[in-house]
Amino acid sequence: MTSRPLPHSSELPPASLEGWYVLHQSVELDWAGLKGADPVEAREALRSLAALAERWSAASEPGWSGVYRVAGGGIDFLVLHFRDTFDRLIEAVRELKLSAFGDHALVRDEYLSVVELGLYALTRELSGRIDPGDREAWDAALAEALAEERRKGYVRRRLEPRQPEHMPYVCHYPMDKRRNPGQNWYALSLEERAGLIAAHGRLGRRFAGRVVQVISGSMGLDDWEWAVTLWAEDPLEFKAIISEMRYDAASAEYAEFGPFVVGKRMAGAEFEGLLPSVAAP
Ligand code: 76R
Repeated sequence: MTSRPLPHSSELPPASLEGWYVLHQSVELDWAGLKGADPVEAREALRSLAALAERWSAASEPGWSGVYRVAGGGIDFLVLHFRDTFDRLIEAVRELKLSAFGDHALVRDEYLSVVELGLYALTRELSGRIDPGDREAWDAALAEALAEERRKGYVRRRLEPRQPEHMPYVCHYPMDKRRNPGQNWYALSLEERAGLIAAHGRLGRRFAGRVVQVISGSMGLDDWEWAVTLWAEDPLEFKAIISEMRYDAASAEYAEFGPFVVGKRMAGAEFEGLLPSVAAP
């Protein structure tokens, strides 16, 4: 079988590195069921969620999960899972379902993606030195460049993201890049896309220390092309960064957004407080 040559370098997709798998679960609490349940059983359900949240946040896991209390959107929690393998992600979901809380958790939406670092600058630089049409030379050079990237500490930290302790708020939404006639991200040259992403990155870095972002790719995994996860110390930072980015060409011209979910990370003791009637005497 002969392999098809790669397209001309102007149509190259950016090389990328993938990290942890991500699952966002939007969960509604079965309030009626919990209020009507025997208080011991209801307390057990909330305690089991607290215990899971506690264990999942332990650094020893190959990944972690966070439980966030959500305002709006008709849901109560966002449960955010990061795991190093697909199997471990499924296992985390099973643990939640099997727990006493699982009987009172109504999962309203789920979104699957994998942490992605889009390497526009690297791809552009490499395509200036090596002809992407020369498949063998290109694949070898790319594999070497990607391996070198992956060895960098700061790259690994981005592929395996942790939520900063002092940033309890989360904002999550899926997004696409447009493919309209005359406004098609995927028909732009690599040069054009790299230029737009560089400007996007410069704008993003103005929020360094205020917003931490995780971009996870979901082409072939879920309905949109990316999931965005942001953490901040104050939810108004989400409004600030997203408003500014709307005016930047990469978003203004090319971004389509899905539904937003905003929440705050919950700590162990808070779970039982959700239902005062069941709180231990
Ligand atoms: O040159 C560079 O360093 C750019 C690095 C970079 C890439 C490749 C980067 C930086 N982003 C990249 C890719 Mn981003 N980002 C978003 C959103 O778009 C919106 O309006 C809102 C959603 C935010 C808030 C955000 C923040 N980014 C992407 C992609 C994939 C595009 C592709 O591959 O074609 C999407 C969909 C996307 C969306 N981005 C940054 C930020 C911030 C804060 C940064 C700088 C952070 C840093 O470099 O540490």
